[in-house]
Amino acid sequence: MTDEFTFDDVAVVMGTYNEEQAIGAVLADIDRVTDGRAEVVCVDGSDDRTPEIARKMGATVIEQEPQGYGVAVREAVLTPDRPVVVTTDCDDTYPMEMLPEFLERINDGDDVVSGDRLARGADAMPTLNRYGNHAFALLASLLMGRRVHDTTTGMRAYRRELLHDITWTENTGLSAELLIRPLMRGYDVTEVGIPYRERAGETKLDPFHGGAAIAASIVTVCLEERLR
Ligand SMILES: Nc1nc2c(ncn2[C@@H]2O[C@H](COP(=O)(O)OP(=O)(O)OP(=O)(O)O)[C@@H](O)[C@H]2O)c(=O)[nH]1
Ligand SMILES: [Mg+2]
Repeated sequence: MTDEFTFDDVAVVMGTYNEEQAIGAVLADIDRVTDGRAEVVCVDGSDDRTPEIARKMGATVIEQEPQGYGVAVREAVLTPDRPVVVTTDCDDTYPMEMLPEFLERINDGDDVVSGDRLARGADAMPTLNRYGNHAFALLASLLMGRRVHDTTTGMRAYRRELLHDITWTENTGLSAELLIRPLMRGYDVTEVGIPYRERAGETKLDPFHGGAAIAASIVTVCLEERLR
């Protein structure tokens, strides 16, 4: 029998950029759900009290000039030594109570478990973002030849090795890249429906510029993987 991973083997990581309204709730949820056993890593670019709150609550804080979502999250996913790495946003939108299910699926053999917000309607998501996210998933599905439903979700679990075996190039589009490259290389990737809550605090994403960057990333990454 292979040893099963427990929360002692899990790191929950996130980019944090002026999230003082949300970080307390996010870290408290992780602590409660994992019984304080998951390591927490925040790659922080804030000029508010976010890093101070994070440190007080036991997280490892890596300081970094704000350079966009993907620059922070790439550093965050590559930092932990633990074999299972879970990403989330630090805005209290994602259901930390589903961490046990994500871990269970990794233990069942999945390499990537991707939280699909659209499966359950994502009523809390702004309408424009919801349509955009459906469109991104459709675009990626067409280019990959395999149906996916949420390419831009912030909540996923990954086996650590694959994060180091693949070179990550995207910034705003990193979330899509983190799904597409493993999938097109034959890793076991599954989507699991998750509820999605309204954001605490202000968005860090401009929907138009951000949306264009994500679409460009999807096309670039799918073509690169096809030509590999
Ligand atoms: N360190 C760092 N974190 C960032 C940066 N940009 C975004 N983040 C964090 O990355 C996560 C995702 O950003 P969000 O603003 O939630 O983007 P989003 O989820 O696309 O948009 P919402 O629908 O508003 O939640 C949050 O935890 C942000 O604090 C950055 O430049 N540096
Ligand atoms: Mg968010």
